[in-house]
Amino acid sequence: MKFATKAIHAGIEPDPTTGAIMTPIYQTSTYVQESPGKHKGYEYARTQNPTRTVLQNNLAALENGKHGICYSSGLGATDAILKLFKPGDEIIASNDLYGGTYRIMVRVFQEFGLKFKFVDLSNPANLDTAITSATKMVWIETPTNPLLRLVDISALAAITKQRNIQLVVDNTFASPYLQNPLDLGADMVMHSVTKYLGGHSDTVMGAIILNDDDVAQRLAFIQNACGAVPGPQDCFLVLRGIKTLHIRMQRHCENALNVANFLQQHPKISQVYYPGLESHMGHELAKRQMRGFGGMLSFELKGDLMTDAVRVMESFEVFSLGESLGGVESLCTHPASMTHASIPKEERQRNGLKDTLIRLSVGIEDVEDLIQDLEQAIG
Ligand code: P1T
Repeated sequence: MKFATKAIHAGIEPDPTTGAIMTPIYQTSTYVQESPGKHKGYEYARTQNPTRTVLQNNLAALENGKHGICYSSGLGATDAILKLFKPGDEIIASNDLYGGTYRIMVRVFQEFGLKFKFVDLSNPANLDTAITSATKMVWIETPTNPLLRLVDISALAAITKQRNIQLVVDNTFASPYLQNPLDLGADMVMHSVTKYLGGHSDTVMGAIILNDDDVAQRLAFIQNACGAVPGPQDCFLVLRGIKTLHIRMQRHCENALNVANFLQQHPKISQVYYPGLESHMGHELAKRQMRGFGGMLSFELKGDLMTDAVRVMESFEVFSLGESLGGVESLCTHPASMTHASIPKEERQRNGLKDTLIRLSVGIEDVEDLIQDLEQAIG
């Protein structure tokens, strides 16, 4: 099956009781058993829920993976992956990544004895130098949040496979429509389902997709034992959102390229970070690794003044200022004070994230209105 057909049909059967074409919301906490242990495969809704099962199978199909496991948020999924490791194990992560991912690594799991190194993995040679005998996992985003750097999944997989290290790709920015990391050699894909997969800014959820049966079993155990599960209503909303993922992503990509081109030629803009621009450092890699360049971009104003950046963010009429991304509506974010505030300022600046950076999640509105909004806000 090709992508759009999978988005609409994979793992989804008409309801056996009524024939309902839409997966029912099984709003139940428990399931009646005939006698102790004799049941239809469902016992308690933290462990299993039919709406969730359908979504998990659909997500696995979209990422060309064998197992899909959902959690109550993207960070819930990250938490589950980090629980696979033991004190003393070392994790190498890209130095440009979602602030909440940095925070759970440094403020939670480092306290339990896991070790973290943050490295610029847009150059694969840096991984070779960073790896030690304690390294058990490499964690990347590509494109990264918020600087849209590209990381070469196949090149890193070639290194990690030789040394029995797990390669995890947070595929939130690309979505499975634009990139399938498992096909490129990654061991696990993680998603903040909250974003493009849900697509309508109405749900918080996370997911992991992988092929390895043993690791999948451990992650399902953590899902049940630790309990960060999504509710059936949210699973329904995401299943519904996914049915239009391909159409939405096409428009996100088209609009973002238009916005990036507009910003790049604007006399008041100094830098535009968008993998679809030929001037972007990762453009060639993006062409090889992705099937489109996505809906996220960031930019900086000439003069680099905080007051100018704030004025632009306050002046938007169509873009809304807020955290998150990947919804149908356009959003503008100030990473330094919002999504990446939990990364210490010195560390942010060392990695190239300026206080004046503005991030856009380009929605699927009419692009003329988006450009007009940018025009009036930038002035
Ligand atoms: O918000 P949650 O569903 O828990 O997902 C966390 C997460 C993980 N990975 C990436 C790449 C993300 O962007 C996020 C969440 N990010 C935002 C809220 C944001 O505005 O960047």
